[in-house]
Amino acid sequence: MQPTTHQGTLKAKGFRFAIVASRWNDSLVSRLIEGALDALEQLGADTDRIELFRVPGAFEIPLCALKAAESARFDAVICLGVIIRGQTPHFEYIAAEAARGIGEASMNTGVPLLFGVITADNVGQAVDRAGVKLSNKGFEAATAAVELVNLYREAFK
Ligand code: DLZ
Repeated sequence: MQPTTHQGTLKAKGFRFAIVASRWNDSLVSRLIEGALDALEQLGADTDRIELFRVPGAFEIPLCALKAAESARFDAVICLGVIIRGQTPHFEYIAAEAARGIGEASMNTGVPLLFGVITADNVGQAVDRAGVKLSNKGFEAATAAVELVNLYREAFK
């Protein structure tokens, strides 16, 4: 037996995206932003329908992402940040709050919020996850955003 299967296509044309990116570890976060923009461009997004919001650290991502989602101006919100355990004594609190807040904002608004926040033990691990294409968490989060926007449009109208 084959169930009816719903799967989002990877077409970004016409959709509006917010990217919320923190500034801590900016050299790496910048690579995530580039990865996300790369993915959106490759999937046909319109540049003038993408807005970038910068916040100080990963702890501040959830509220900005919530406001972007609540504004009804975006089909998806892509959240990007880098938290490195070795440099962050309160790593667990920031990482847990970022994950909880982003998830909660998505559930409360019904807007897909994507978790492109790297939580790494050290700089080396973070560098590996902010690389090119599929090893770039920004690229992956943006691709997932496009898939979900299409899935929810197609499956739930
Ligand atoms: C304070 C802090 C530290 C130590 N480390 C990081 C980090 O690795 N990644 C990150 O995104 N933010 C860090 N922050 C900043 C906090 O997220 C937050 O911006 C401040 O505590 C102010 O609320």
